Amino acid sequence: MKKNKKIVTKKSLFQNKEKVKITKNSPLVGIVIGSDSDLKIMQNTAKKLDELGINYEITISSAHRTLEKTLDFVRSSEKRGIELFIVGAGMAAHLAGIIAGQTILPVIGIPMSGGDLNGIDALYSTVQMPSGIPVATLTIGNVGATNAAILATQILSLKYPELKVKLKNLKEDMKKQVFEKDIKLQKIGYKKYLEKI
Ligand code: C2R
Repeated sequence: MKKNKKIVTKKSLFQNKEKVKITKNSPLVGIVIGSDSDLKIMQNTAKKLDELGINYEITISSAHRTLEKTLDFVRSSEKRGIELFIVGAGMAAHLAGIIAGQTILPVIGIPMSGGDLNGIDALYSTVQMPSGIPVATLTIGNVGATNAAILATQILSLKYPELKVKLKNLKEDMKKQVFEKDIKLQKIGYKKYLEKI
């Protein structure tokens, strides 16, 4: 089948790596998790930020269990150069909201799926913020954790335009994957395709 020349190859995702450098070496993103039990999901945020070349710090801190630590962390973060928070918490997840109440930096919240209600509890407690204290709440679990890194990069790209190249490459790469999957599906049919998944 004829190849679409406009589609970028997988290699191209990082082809501009040398050109795309954020000059700032201190962490730009503060990832806060309510417990170490959130780490398995929240590693997706860290991995995607690594891929996009954004410095971050990860801290375990709980509004419920270690309120003072959380407040100290948030209040000192701007001095450390943090420009955005990504917060992962499960169950009665008040962490993102408490952080949002203490900072003017953007806060992205990810509901963790670990509890008996599979994250619905955390979704409601993170998304239902009162007027004036927004938390940009994403999908429950792994997808939310990955999307948080992408959304954070999109927000930061307004200040660091060099990040736009990476975001564009990420989108091109996704587009290419869909084309490739469809070519394969047309070639081998759905039954064989399913066997290979
Ligand atoms: P443990 O596994 O430590 O018992 O925690 C955590 O984010 C975790 O998903 C269970 C769940 O409790 C959450 N947690 C919060 C907060 N602190 C911990 N939602 C908070 O302050 O909102």
